[in-house]
Amino acid sequence: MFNFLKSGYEKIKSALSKTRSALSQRIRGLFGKPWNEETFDQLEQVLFEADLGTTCAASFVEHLRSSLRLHPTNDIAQILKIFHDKTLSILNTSQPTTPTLPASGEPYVFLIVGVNGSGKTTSIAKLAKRFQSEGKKVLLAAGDTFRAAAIEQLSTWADRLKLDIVKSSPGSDPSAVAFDALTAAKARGADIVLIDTAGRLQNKTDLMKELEKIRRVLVKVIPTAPHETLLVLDATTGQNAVDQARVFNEATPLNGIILAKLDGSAKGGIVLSIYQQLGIPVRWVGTGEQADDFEPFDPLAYADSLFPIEA
Ligand SMILES: Nc1nc2c(ncn2[C@@H]2O[C@H](COP(=O)(O)OP(=O)(O)OP(=O)(O)O)[C@@H](O)[C@H]2O)c(=O)[nH]1
Ligand SMILES: [Mg+2]
Repeated sequence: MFNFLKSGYEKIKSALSKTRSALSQRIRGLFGKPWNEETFDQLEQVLFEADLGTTCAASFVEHLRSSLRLHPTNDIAQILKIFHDKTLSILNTSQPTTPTLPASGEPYVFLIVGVNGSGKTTSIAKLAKRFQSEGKKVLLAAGDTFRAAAIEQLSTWADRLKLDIVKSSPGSDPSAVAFDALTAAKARGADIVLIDTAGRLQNKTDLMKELEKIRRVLVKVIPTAPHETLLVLDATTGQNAVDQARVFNEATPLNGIILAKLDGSAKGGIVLSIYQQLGIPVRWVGTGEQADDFEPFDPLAYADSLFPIEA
């Protein structure tokens, strides 16, 4: 089927196909052998390699052990069901924080952060397209002033999607761009502002300083802004993504995660690591390079993809 004809549920499922093969097919491979310490260890390894993280992998195996104690004859379908339910219960524990809403007539402001190459600019374009299709007036802010190409990339998206953009020259102060963007958004009656930021920051202190400065400036124009700060993570980076999330979460309060490049990743188990270790909800997932390849994260599609219970 053409990708753009698929439902969100199907797009998430097909984006997770590599992770699914890495997981359920290997779990299946463990069947036919008796469950003993060796097979439990192998299972833990399979889960770990799909990037569920050590804590999560160990807790899944523990869950299986206690279930086998009660029902020693569990078959593959029942075991996948145990993992499926456990996945849903982890994903349902994190309650998304309710963002403060802007005053009436003021735009809703998103600050988009993440390391370089994670997928920030592309995700901004995808989010913008979604809001635009809901009839919202969107304004982009080219806050990654670190390099000319970043500004050009966002401008190209703005042209393609016919979106308003506020930009400055390379090397200029990103907080000045953010200030101008919010002022313009208010004057032009925009509903949504999406602020791009630089990923190339030397260290955590630089990162903190820059993000704090941007936030201070935003508040001057719109006291409740930013309404959401979203961290973009590259799903193909595995456990390193959890470390990035930790650093950014310490540098600036995060409301949620955009998990880009889920389509190319066999490490989709990272979602569970993020929930279990940090409790930050995944809000959106990137399922390809096109502007429409973007979906709200759906815990059921995720659990169904990793541990298909119908099989
Ligand atoms: N397959 C796939 N590719 C993606 C997705 N999201 C982004 N990309 C690609 O990842 C690359 C980097 O994306 P960018 O949006 O430029 O990332 P960035 O974080 O803005 O990078 P810098 O501006 O360099 O910090 C581009 O080639 C995108 O096309 C996705 O969901 N799936
Ligand atoms: Mg960028």
